[in-house]
Amino acid sequence: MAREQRRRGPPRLGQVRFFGSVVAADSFREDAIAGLSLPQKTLPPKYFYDARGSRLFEAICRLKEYYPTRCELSLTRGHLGEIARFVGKNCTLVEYGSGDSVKSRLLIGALHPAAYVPVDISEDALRNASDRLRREFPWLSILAVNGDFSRPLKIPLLTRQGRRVIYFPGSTIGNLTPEEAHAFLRMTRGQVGPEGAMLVGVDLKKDANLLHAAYNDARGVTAAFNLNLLARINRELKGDFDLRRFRHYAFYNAALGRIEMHLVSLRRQSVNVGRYRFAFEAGETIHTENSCKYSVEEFRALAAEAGFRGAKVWLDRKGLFALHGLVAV
Ligand code: SAH
Ligand code: AVI
Repeated sequence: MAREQRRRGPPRLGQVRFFGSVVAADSFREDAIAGLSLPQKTLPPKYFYDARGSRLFEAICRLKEYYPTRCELSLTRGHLGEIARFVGKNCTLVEYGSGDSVKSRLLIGALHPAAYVPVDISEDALRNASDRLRREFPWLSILAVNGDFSRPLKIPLLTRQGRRVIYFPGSTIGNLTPEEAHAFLRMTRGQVGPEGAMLVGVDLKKDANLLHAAYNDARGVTAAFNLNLLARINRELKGDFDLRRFRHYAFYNAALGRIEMHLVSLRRQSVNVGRYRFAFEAGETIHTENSCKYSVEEFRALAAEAGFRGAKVWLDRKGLFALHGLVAV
């Protein structure tokens, strides 16, 4: 990545430059085999987002039961002036897990950043979003990074003058365990430096029925998103999962403050992934995702341990979702 930047020099205005791709098939194979070998079978949620998975996630965001996207969009629209004053003009705006960059469009319009650096593991989502943004904001320099933020990653432009601001919307931070979230925030604290800031979208703790509905939608889109992980293993890793023999299962684990998504084996069976064979008991699950929910205070405490002060927090009108404005301390 750094090599490409040196060779071509600084980005020109209105240009999209693409860096990547870093998500090797080997890491997917290694992580899948390692996760399926654990006593509680597990698959990392970052592998949901192949081209089909990204489209299914965008469909989830349009579901009536899935309130987080609507709430975060409406709170961002409602407080845009204040958010822009908090961030300031002319920053370098880095977004982790940028996906379709729909919320970022609002920020870009209000902040006029010097450059926008979307980072996403899904090449399709990243390319589509960058192309749309280039048409909408022809003056903007876009440096798109196809990468995995859970591993060391070189981000272009972080040495540039001016304020560095990291945007992490969508409560994607909830898909990390609190320990992973701490490590991630430590990394971003190092990246933004002493003058930097972060905007983090965080889903709040709430009534378990509302949470349950959001992850068990009536049309089965979330189930299709979850099962697509097995379809992806079949496609890319020579797996033979029979998708009719697994069912989506999501519940709120109140003790740990998180939604857990699993895939339940409907019978005793064995499944091959390449040259590996995995045995399933009837009812045994693969744990595919956590979606941790944080009160404002809980999240501020997590951020403080990583060197950030919770300077601002904006909520939607129903108080379901929070956008935290963090500053480096
Ligand atoms: N920011 C958007 C999308 C959130 S969905 C929104 O708020 O609606 C989560 C996004 O994070 C997806 O686009 C997914 O591809 C990306 N993602 C998940 N894990 C990732 C990882 N480890 N590294 C980089 N991107 C990741
Ligand atoms: C991307 N992430 C924040 C979503 C969430 O709510 O945890 C992923 C998702 N999983 C099921 N529905 C949505």
